[in-house]
Amino acid sequence: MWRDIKMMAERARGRGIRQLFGDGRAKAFSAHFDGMLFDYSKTSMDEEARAALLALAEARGLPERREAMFTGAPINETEGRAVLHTALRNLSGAPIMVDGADVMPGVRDTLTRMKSFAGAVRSGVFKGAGGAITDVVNIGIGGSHLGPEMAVRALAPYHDGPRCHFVSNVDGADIMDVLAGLDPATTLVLVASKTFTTTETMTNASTARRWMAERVTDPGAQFAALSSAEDKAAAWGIPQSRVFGFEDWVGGRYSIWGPIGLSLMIAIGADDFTAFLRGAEAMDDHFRSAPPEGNMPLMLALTGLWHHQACGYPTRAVLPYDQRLGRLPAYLQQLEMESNGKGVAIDGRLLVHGGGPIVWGEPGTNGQHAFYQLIHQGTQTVPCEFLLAAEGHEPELAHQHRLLVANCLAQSEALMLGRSLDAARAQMKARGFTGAELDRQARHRVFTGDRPSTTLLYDRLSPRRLGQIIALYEHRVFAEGVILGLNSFDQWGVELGKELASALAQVLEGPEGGEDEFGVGKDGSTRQLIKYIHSKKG
Ligand code: G6Q
Repeated sequence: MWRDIKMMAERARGRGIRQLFGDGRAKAFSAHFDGMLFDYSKTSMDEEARAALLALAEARGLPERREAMFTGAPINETEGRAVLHTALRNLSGAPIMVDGADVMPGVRDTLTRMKSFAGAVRSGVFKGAGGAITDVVNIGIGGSHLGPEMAVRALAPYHDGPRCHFVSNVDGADIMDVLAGLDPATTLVLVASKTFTTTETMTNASTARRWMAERVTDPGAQFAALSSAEDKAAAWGIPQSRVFGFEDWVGGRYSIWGPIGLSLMIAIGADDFTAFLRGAEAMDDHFRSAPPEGNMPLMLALTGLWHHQACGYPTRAVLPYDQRLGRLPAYLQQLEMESNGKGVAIDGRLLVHGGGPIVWGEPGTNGQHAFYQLIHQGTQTVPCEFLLAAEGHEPELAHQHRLLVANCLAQSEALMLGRSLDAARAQMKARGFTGAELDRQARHRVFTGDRPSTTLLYDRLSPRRLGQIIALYEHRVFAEGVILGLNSFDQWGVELGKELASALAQVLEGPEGGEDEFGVGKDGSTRQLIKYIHSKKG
């Protein structure tokens, strides 16, 4: 099947995208869900290719695997776990069984506790030493950071709670810059760590506690833990009443929907947080039950496979024309590359068709003034995934939003249409160029066109929409992973560096012997780097 699909991509290369537009292509190559539109017509995928990709998804067992995920089967096989972030947004009341037990009572209980705590923080019932909480600092990294940071920023117009700040990097500059403007007496610190062992997070949490202890007699009272490791949180000094836990079937990068989302709930309130969950739940239902051709996550996945596996484009750009989605590319980098950046299939063999692509991006219009040059005229094709809100949250600046929208639509149009040499020559001629110089100048102004893009269009970025968008991408990643035959839910690739870092941290403390002992046993390059760092100390 893959061979046929790759041959179709080869034929499509010679044919281009513009030529495909005839009667009803835009409509036929679009998926709709709850007022959201995913337009993938500006790609080289035709009817035949789509049918083949849909058949591939079926043949790779996507429907069965999807059902297995939603019903709590241990599909994270390398870790022997179920994959049930969807349970955190299952507001339907339906049970979900794992090992014969319904997990939903536990999920509901935690959600209720989160609402009660967030409510108390927001209303001022929960106080710091100096009175009502004015600022919340979420300390976490990776999956315990990127989701809440992205979502809190995305939903800024809905904030009516304390200000939220995020610290993740072990680089002390991160926490120092965040704490600099805060009053310890009115700050709440959320230590967000599923394992409660992550070096960066625990180091920053200790730094925050010392900072608070300088002004507050009982700093521990202004800490809460978002963690599965209640015992470790208790040993660190955070009582059970302020520990919000979740099960091992929620992967870090899929954890925004539960306790890791507490900063978001404190910022926007329980009602809007529930709307966020409802949006994701609606997307879950759609993914589970919509017919394949109209199934938005599936079509997003097939477009991704078409571009990366079939056409061979190495990267894809995520380009939100929505400033508040400024951290979405970073969030998706983790979601997509940690989930599908693999070389081994579930059965332990090498992946025949490779893993997922490199994902990168920036919000528009900023990117236009930076890297779009390469997207339009570079020698590599970069499929672009535009996201665009039809309406902004600033009615008084509607004219700015019109400019934003016009720019987004213009980019996908320009990518597809390009500009021919003849058109470029005519333009240069009109500017007075002649002869060889006319030719030379014109060549620099040619756009090949036929560069693929998709557009995800929605009304405005509300909590419900954001929930839908994140769930859409989660399911896209899952569908691509299943079709490629890999496990999207482990991340062994992050382990080796962590192990070596803890050994190196000791080496950096200083050698036992003389200069020759720097980094003994390490390779020449690493020893040289260590020696340099030592020479600059103090
Ligand atoms: C995500 C990964 C990883 C994880 C961080 C933080 O899927 O597992 O990014 O979220 O390493 O881990 P803790 O939450 O345990 O501190």
